[in-house]
Amino acid sequence: MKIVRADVIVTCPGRNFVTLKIVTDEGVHGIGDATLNGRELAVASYLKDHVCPLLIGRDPGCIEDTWQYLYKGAYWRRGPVTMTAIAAVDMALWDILGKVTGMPLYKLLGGASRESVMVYGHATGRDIPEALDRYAEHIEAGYQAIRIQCGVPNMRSVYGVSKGSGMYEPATKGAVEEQSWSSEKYLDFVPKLFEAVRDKFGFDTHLLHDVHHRLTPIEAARLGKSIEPYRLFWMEDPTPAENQAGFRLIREHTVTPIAVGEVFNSIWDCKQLIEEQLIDYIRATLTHAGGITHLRRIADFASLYQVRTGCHGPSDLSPVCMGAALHFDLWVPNFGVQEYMGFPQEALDVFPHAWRFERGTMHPGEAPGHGVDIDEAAAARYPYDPAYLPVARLEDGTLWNW
Ligand code: KDG
Ligand code: MG
Repeated sequence: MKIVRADVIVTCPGRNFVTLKIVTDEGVHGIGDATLNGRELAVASYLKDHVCPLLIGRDPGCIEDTWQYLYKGAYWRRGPVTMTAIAAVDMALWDILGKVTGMPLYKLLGGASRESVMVYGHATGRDIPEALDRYAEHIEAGYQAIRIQCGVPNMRSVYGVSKGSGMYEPATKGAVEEQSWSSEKYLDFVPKLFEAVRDKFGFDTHLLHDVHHRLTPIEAARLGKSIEPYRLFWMEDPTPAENQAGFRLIREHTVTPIAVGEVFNSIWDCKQLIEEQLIDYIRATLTHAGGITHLRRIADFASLYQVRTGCHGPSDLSPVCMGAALHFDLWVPNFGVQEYMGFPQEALDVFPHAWRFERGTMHPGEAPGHGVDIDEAAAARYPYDPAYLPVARLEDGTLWNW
């Protein structure tokens, strides 16, 4: 079998998504997610102009060799654009392999390790009462794991809190939004949020929180220590992770579990974090970390150190990534949890899918491959609409980590 076509489809059903579609001479096709929020067209061009021409004539079954060819063959290794492009090819090839063999992806990977996949949803509020209401709704819907984010008094904007009543979407059209940040106000306030959750709902649900890279290591250590009584499932991205050794400082002071890695694109981004057991959950995703072939490598390495997976799953990764991630999660032995924010209806219409949600758990379904397709006619109704992620500044104007 040979690859005869590779097309890039950019569509905006509620938000921008980039999809790679690979077609074989036997008429089988596979798709992969290539969405990099706010930098979508860079990956689209990398694929269209540099990768797609290389795929024509290749055997779609040579998944590992194609991965190595695109990784080593570019000479310029790693980086989010390169690794997202490679991921899309990889996901599409696994999809084709599933369709050709008539097997769902999780069976190709080695079969199910569990009956279903525990997912966590987002409870967000402008203040504590509103955040608790959203938390209650998630419990009602059957979630066993819930992430909570909340507005901080006297701070203009806070990561993770939606502006209106709609779904949380940080990317904005037009000018880049500038948010403000005060670590002092946040650190004084956020333990009160967790205390309110535990007081009201007890300890039966897994409680998660995203710090979104906002603290320094010693501030993160202070936070982790102060919230130990509330027994979080994880404290996510407490500090930027370029300096992996910086996490030692946090670890020395707290037993609050740490999750890191949604911006990682390679095993090298987390090698020290994993080897030195500085984290508990690795959040790298299929779409940004080189696809199934590479994330499997990261997960296997992490398993040696009892680090579990907690794949990034925001609505800015497409339903294609969600479908493939659920197969991965069903298989991966060291699974922790999967993020699931949901999608706008237009996105679900553009991407018909076999996965299903049931009371806080998900299943990828039994369709061959990853079970997600693209309706190209529907996709064409939603042209690309540029949007940017915000930036954050400290209250004195210093540019900070968003
Ligand atoms: O594009 C950026 C988002 O994916 C990110 O802000 C979401 O931090 C995030 C999360 O944990 O889902
Ligand atoms: Mg996050």
